[in-house]
Amino acid sequence: MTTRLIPFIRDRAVGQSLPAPFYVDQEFFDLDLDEIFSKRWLFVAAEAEIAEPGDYVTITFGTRSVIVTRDDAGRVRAHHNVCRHRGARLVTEPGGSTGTIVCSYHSWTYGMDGRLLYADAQAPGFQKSCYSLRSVHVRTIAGLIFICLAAEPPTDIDEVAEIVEPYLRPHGLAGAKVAKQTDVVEDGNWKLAMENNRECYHCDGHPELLNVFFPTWGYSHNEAIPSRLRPVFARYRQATAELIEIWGRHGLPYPRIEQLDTRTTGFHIEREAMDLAGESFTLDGTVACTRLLGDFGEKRLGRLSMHMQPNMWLHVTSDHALLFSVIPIGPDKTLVRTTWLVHADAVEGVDYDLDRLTSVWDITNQQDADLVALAQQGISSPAYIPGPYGPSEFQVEAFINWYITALRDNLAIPAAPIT
Ligand code: 3BY
Ligand code: FES
Repeated sequence: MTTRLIPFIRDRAVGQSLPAPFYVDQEFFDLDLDEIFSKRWLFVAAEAEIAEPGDYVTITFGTRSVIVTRDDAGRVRAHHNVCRHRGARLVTEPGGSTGTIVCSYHSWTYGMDGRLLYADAQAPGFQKSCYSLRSVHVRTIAGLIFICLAAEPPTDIDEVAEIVEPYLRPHGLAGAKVAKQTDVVEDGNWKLAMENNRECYHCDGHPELLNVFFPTWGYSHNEAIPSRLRPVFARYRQATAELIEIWGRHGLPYPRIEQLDTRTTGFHIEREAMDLAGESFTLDGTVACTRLLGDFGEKRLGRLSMHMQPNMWLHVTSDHALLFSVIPIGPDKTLVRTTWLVHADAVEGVDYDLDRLTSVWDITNQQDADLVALAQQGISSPAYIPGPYGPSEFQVEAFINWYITALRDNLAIPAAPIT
């Protein structure tokens, strides 16, 4: 890293959007890959994407490509996608199923557990056991797969898992199936994609989502509620009271736990009511899939939502789960991957109509992509100067504070004294 970047990291003003270089500069992009995406836990896939032994997905963060597999013993593994012979990239497909991983260069062949099984024409004494694929730390939490590229990953993932598992586990995501996955490439920096997710101040831009999603964040702490939101708040409070009874009946934990910038593995989890029928992300709020997740037999559960820094959020309703991951591509290009999970026995066309299941979030994702592109365009102008986050953008501040703290900690840069 050049010293040019240091003052930006040291002097970041609390409560304001970041200076432009953080969003537009190639050096900052490379720094984010080195200091955030190579050192923190990242959400990469659902276990449902690699349900059977031999299934794999590849995921790429800049120059680092990782193969996430299910080995023959059924365990989730992650390996660097780099051959131990002369380094060729092994797997070029985004996902699939295979018995072994064969390098296209000289055919070194690896098992799904990463062990080298075959290397032709080597000298006597060649020890295959010395050339297993380099492994990547991997951790599953209730059907969600996280990796960490650091040699020594942050250990607080264990405590986070302990807190969030009781919320997630009852929904049976580990045994669910993928109904659909989309990749939207947004014309903006990855932090803008994350910031956009962390607030609902912009939610008037999501009319379809707002049929069922209460845009109440940040106004609940005795701040003046905008008058246009007062009727929404009344419905929100009523629905919450009803859902607390339902959650209680099913033994589902619901309190908000928010440690977004107080941990290395910052996270947030809570259950919240939804509007109209309150069941699902459909236009009228009724379930899109009649075969429900888990075994509650209860359609109206509202939503379980979780965020984890730096690159994920999710929502779970009674009938499906929506998982989002953010993958930086370039300073002004970001992949947002959305995965819809339904019960493994749910049959498309019988239990659910795929369009009905996915249309609200397909539309919402496109709206978000358009907003992120506008933000990137404005920030790229020399006229841009950082602006203030309002009270309802507290999670944006938490994300940015988490990010700046991670850079300062990793690079031993002290914060500028407040004058
Ligand atoms: O999915 C979310 O959690 C946020 C909140 C509202 C809009 N959105 C993309
Ligand atoms: Fe993979 Fe030679 S580089 S077998």
